[in-house]
Amino acid sequence: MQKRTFLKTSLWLAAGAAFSPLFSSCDPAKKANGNKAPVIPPPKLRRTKPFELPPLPYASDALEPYIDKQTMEIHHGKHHGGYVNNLNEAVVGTVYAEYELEDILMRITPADADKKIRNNAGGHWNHTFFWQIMKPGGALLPEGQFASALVNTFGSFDQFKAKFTDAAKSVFGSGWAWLCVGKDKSLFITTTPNQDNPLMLQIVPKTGTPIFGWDVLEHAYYLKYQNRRPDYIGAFFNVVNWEEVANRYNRAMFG
Ligand code: MN3
Repeated sequence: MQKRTFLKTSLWLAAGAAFSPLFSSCDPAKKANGNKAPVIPPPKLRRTKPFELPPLPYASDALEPYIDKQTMEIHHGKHHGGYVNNLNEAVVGTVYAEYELEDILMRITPADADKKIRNNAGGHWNHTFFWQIMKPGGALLPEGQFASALVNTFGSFDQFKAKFTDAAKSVFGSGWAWLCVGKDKSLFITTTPNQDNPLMLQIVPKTGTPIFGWDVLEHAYYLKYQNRRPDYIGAFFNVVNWEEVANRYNRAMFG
């Protein structure tokens, strides 16, 4: 081990050992919110590698005709790739430098100084999630316990779809619509502006674990649908990976 690396590691371990919970000494949440700081779970192991753009889990033309190849290539390569590069730059020298992505989201604050990390960490998480909850030729209807939970919460799958579509249409400017599992294990629909995300405990009014979501930023659909956001939203339902959404539901519910 090089001396510098050793020193850094030792300092990190010392900081962890000296304070409880681990890392609380440099936790920006407390500074931002004083006593109102939400309970933030301890971080995972520290991150040693830069963030990387994950490959698309299918070919860029696989979601045609609903989402076209060019949109997917630009959206994944340029937009998502840009969030990853900007995030790697932005965390250098900050308290977030060695946190994993979700640990950053939980700790990020509304302070101006955090803005670049907030936008790009959110952008990286949101898009990684987004590629995974789509699939060419996916089932058109959810099944199993997740399907029952949708019916219990919203009345029927169609009513869920209508409510979710309304929420997505209502996003002013750019943002995301989400279906989440709350702390009380209930399902709820929410929206966030820009690249904010329901895992941002210090930012969003209602936090939860996202299991389904839509990118309603124009770059997600503009090439094909131009200003017709409702058409894009309608088409999107043809490429949802409901199995993945149900897996995420089960993990959020039953751990
Ligand atoms: Mn996008």
